[in-house]
Amino acid sequence: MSKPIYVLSGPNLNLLGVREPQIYGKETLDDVRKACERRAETLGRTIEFRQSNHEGVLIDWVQEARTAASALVINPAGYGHTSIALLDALKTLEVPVVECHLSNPAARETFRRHTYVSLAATGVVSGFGVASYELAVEAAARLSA
Ligand code: CA2
Repeated sequence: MSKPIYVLSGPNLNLLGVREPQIYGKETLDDVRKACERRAETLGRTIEFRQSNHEGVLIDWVQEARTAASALVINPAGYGHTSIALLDALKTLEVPVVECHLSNPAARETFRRHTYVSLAATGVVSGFGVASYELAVEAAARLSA
């Protein structure tokens, strides 16, 4: 049995479906979790799905994933654009890292065009709403055992 794929979400994503539906859609983070669980199940895999508004908590979970996860999917949200500490933690992982975003940050404000997290990512999935997470889980499953 493979280790779970960790699926981590960063700050404010707990508000998904509650605020700014025109940008991030109407589905809630619980809907995202269910979609990821369904996709993982079809691939014979399990996920560990978590969200935090706190940089240090996300870093603790990334460190936990070093031994507990087969791969990591992360939507770092705003921390992707700011956090060298999160990048440093991700660089310690030996398992595949898939960065994902609901929107396409490259098509938005210029400050969203750079993410530190991308420097540690095996690949990035952006712009497909909830499907970004599902595709990221699929990519993580294909890249890991
Ligand atoms: O598109 C994405 O998934 C982002 O990671 C979302 C981040 C943003 O800073 C990135 O540039 C792109 C923002 C997450 C905020 O989530 C909210 C959800 C609902 C209502 C308000 C904010």
